[in-house]
Amino acid sequence: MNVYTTILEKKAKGLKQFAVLIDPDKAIPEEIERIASISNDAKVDYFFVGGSLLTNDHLGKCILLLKQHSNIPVVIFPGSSMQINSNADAILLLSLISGRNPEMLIGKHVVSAPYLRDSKLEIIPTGYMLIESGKATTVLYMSNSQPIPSDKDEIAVCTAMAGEMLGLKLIYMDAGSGALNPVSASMIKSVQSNINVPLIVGGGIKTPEKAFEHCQNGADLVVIGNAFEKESGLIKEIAFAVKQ
Ligand code: 1GP
Repeated sequence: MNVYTTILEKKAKGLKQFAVLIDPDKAIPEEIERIASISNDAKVDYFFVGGSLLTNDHLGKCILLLKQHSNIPVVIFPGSSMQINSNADAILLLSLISGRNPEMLIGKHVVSAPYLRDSKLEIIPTGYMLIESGKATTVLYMSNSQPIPSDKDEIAVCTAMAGEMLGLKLIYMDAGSGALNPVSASMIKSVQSNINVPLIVGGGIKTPEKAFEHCQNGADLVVIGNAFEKESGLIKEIAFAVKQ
């Protein structure tokens, strides 16, 4: 079954979903194997793999290691058009709808289109929204765009609605990796109640309580990366909180 259908089916059953984000630059092979094994036990739903800025050519190796040690679907969460790899199961084709940088809205997609078609990856068109988070995250700097102010719920709602009307299949609200402040409860609630497509929320989630709270507020899928780089054992606790 493809990844998007799985996301939709779990949402329809009211099951909350959890993705472990792996930055291929930061994870050494032993650590990737360890994360795969813990994630198998914890019944993690997806691995997201990618980064706003990769300084090593480890994406392919990272995907292969995950595929060798787990059956959990691997989804590329690309930081650039260079992050395409056929060994993954799917790729989020991100359009940065919170910003007004044409390259991130459509330019990179034009350049990538023939490579994506040849890759045979499942392509999931995703409306990606950066939310201001209290510090300059790598994604914010690299995307050369302005985030949505953290207290402007109405801007987030209208942006997400426009993304859905344009045909995007997922909305991803991201405070950015290592964000000081995760996306607010009121913004998640407001956006969720105005769209029908699944809502992904990530950035700055460090505790099972915060993951649980995001799910209660309306996130269908939460993404966590940074917190596991220090403590991969947290994966089990967070999976438990999300599945509750
Ligand atoms: C970043 O949403 C992801 O794009 C995850 O953020 O690394 O802070 O968990 P963290």
